[in-house]
Amino acid sequence: MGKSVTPAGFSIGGWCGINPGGDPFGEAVRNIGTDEFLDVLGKTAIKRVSFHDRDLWPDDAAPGLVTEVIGHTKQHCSKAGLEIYNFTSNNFSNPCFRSGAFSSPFPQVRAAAIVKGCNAVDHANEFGAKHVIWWGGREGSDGAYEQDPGLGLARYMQGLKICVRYGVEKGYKLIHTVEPKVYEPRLLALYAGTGASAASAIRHHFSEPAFAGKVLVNPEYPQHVMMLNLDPVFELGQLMEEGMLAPFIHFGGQIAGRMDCDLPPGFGSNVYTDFMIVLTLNRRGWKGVVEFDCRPPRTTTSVQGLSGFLNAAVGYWRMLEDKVAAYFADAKIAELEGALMAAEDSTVGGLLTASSVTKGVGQLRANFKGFAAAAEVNTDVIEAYQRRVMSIITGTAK
Ligand code: 3MF
Ligand code: MG
Repeated sequence: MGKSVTPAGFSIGGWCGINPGGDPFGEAVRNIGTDEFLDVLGKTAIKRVSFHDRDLWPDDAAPGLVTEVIGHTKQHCSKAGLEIYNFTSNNFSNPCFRSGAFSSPFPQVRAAAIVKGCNAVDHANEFGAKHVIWWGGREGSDGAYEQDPGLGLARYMQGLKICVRYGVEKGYKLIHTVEPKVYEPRLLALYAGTGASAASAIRHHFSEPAFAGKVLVNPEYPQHVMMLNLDPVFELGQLMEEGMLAPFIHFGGQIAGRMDCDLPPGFGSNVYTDFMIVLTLNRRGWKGVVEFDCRPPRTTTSVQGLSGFLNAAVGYWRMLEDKVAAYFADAKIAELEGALMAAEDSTVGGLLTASSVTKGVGQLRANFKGFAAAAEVNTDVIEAYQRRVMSIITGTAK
């Protein structure tokens, strides 16, 4: 025990604030420009903002225009008290990426993705951003399995590696993060589609010491996992245990089993799961940033509505932090955690560090009292734990 909550810092994707709220079947419902959004944002507790290249200038913009927009954006952010946190190459909207980007079967498309990606690495550095996000939304297939999937993944990682190496050679202090998502916009966007598969691909393709700690995973919870009814909490645990979690996560609201909803935090979501995300981060002393990647629902159209959405997003995370603080301070939880997570494990804990596993297993066999005896253990503590957590979340703990 004795654990405490580190209040998270907040960021938001600039693309969320200016999102016009259209969907495949409905027209835009909002018209809020970048400067207007930054002014609203500056008045909230969210002090960081991130951009795609294409949020700020067209893909074919002349270098002069790009320089001008970078200057203007930096100035406007600093006036509004905002830091530019992440920068990212949009390698999914341009029609040239309809067959994929880094992983496209066509070399001229892979080249386009690499040029765009390396430009974004330069611009991230110019903006003074901390991380370059790589969301491989088009790195997959629409159903044809048109290339060998291992080759597709290798091509994806090759393109990414060229961009990462480019930044390293330039001497930029940037961390690169892969943002996994199980599918959409490509129907089978499954190259590195979960946090676990992204982590595994990074470990395999970036195994050289020069890349150590430079390529991590930024998950989006709960949206990118709950859209396929996967579990964010176990994925998060693995990423933290394996040192693969980026210094930030994306966060929003999601109705499980639907396509990426990007609803306001909490909307449609499971509060128990959201609580467990905040608990898991704080239990391990995470000191990262929560970057909202979500937007007001389509029915919210005003600047005031946008402002309300931003404040409520912060409020939801802070509410969860308060619940986690109550959890850490709860004597009943301390007792239950003692039964479930006690560090001491003299029975099997030392087996892998001993000189001979065979000798240790021999000892276990000698002391083994049979499966019926093992079944005697009191596992009711698990339900008691869940009940206690629920009572803390609902504010009914006595
Ligand atoms: C898609 C996303 C993306 C990424 C963004 C960052 C448009 O579901 O989450 O947002 O977060 O591209 O690179
Ligand atoms: Mg995201």
